[in-house]
Amino acid sequence: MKASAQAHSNIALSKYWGKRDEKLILPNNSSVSMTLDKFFTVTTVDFDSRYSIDSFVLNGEKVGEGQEWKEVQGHLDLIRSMAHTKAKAKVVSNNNFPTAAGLASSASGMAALSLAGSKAAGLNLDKKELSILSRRGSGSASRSIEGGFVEWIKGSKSDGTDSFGRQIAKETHWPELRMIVNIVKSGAKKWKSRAGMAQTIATCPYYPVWEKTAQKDSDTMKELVIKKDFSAVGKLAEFNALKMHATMMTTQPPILYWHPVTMEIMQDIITWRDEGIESYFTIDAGPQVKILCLEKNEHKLVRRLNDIKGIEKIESCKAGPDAKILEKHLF
Ligand code: 2P0
Repeated sequence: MKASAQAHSNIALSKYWGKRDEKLILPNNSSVSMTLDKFFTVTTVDFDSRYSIDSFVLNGEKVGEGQEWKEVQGHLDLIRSMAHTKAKAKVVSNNNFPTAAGLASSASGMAALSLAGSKAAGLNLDKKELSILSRRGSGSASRSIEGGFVEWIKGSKSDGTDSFGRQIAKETHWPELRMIVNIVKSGAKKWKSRAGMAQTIATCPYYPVWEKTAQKDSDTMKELVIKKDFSAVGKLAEFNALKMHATMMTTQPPILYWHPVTMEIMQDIITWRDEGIESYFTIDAGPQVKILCLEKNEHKLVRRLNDIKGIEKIESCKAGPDAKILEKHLF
């Protein structure tokens, strides 16, 4: 059976960095994200007994080895075990944005694979079950099943049945909010998040501070998003991102995701903010800078950002939609 799905990437306003269970992908703290309208993955999955092996084509290129391949195959095995089938699968997937560059391609990718794969395998999962399945593929993918603003609840059970993404506000909740994504460097990053966060826990002397404070950040962020308190959301998002990067930088060996242009944008945002153009930045596991602002300052900021040399692409995003099944297949 064949099915296709589209899932949008999400950017955390309060971050996930560290697992309490590596196999089930259970986080040390909850996180809160905004789904992006412009960045998404489309995936078609076909389970058929006539296939002798699994195959995976990403952005037009065959992926038959390496970590990405292992993760997709592992996820197909998980779907097969849930659906009690042995059929192999053909998977074709396209991202409309750079892969593995700190733009949450694993989030939209694993959410689209979970939705299309479970449907193709004959499973009829609800949103919570889909989020849990997505989480098993990549933690941040648990936040890409629903649109708008989503909380990935940490949960406390050891089997992970209470750790999933739940919408806290719909995509129409805050129409004035923008996230301007600045693509500084589109190549794949050196440190994948999975290895990076494990290394941080193992060696960073400041990680215990993150662990002690990240849950409160997430709980506070959820309330602030519901209240649409822009200044407080922006301040906390920026602080939380810098706190996460402080743990990355003080990991051994160091995990440095920033490039000179990353720094330049951060400095400019602070200067422009002092001039009265209120905006805040957040950065993930890569050099890209995402800027939070309100609609009234969007064009002014984009004009100024256009003057910075070294930004490859600027995309101004609004909150995006839920993941959905598509009737049109990629093959
Ligand atoms: C986040 N990141 O909350 C944080 C901030 C990166 C920095 O979630 O190992 O690709 O597959 O669970 O989900 C990236 O981590 O890692 C991430 P796995 P994932 O968005």
